Amino acid sequence: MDIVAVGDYVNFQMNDDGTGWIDKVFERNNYLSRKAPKIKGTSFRGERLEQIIATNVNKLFIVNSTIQPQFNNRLLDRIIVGAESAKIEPVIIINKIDLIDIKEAEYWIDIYQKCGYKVYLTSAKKKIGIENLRLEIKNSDSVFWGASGVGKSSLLNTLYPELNFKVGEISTQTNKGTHTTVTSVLKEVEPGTIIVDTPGIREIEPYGIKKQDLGHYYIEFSDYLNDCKFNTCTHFHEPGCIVREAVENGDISEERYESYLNLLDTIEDDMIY
Ligand SMILES: Nc1nc2c(ncn2[C@@H]2O[C@H](COP(=O)(O)OP(=O)(O)OP(=O)(O)O)[C@@H](O)[C@H]2O)c(=O)[nH]1
Ligand SMILES: [Mg+2]
Ligand SMILES: [Zn+2]
Repeated sequence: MDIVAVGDYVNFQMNDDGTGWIDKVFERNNYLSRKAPKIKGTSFRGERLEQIIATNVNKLFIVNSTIQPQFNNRLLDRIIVGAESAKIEPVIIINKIDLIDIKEAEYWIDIYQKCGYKVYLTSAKKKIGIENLRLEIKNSDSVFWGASGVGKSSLLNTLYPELNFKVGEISTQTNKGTHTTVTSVLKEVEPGTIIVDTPGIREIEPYGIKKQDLGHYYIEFSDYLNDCKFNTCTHFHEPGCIVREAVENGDISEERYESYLNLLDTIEDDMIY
């Protein structure tokens, strides 16, 4: 785990020449993390390490795009799991609504609102939905996260022009972002309002979640979980699974259940933490 991360409160000492050192890192209230991506130097004895995205935040704004890049509900659900397991409120943003007819997004908006999540529709480019979003951000410590190119930095620039974050192009070949933001940046944009912009991600695998616990982070499952026949039910193939029954009855969205199964499949059976 990282020793110091964006959002940490620290004591530090400065030298006259502008160098300095941190001599104390205060305990974190919470932190958002994922498994470090599969690149060299991010695993230890074969185990992938935990990468911290931000600490001491109370809202996670999950930024999605309509098209360019294409809306990706699997990625969104994985980020929601990251937020729920860290006890950070997830707030969903669907940006670039200037590029589609809003009816095309209603299917997804409905699914997430039924789960109880706030969904903000925005266009950083046409300045749509910006004032409502500003109110949601006000007086909180927020982190913006999502795929590359969805418009995290653009939205923050539209909200707070003085930030002047670098904004990148969308690849014409892949319709994906080009990883413009390369390090996380924390700013106090108004007294009492803190935002963190982060580099876009390609993938996310939540860190430290056991198969039998995953259902707790799909909040709409919570009404059914305790009624499953087995208390270790993973809601996949077990008999007497009430979550699956709720999916069959249409009380839980098929899309969410499919994404749950997809994520369940990536968790190793013998995971011990
Ligand atoms: N049409 C349209 N384009 C947008 C909107 N918001 C952002 N863009 C464009 O999308 C591209 C990517 O925007 P960024 O703000 O760099 O995206 P990001 O999420 O910060 O990307 P990374 O830093 O790579 O993670 C830029 O070309 C923006 O101009 C929007 O609301 N509508
Ligand atoms: Mg960016
Ligand atoms: Zn079950």
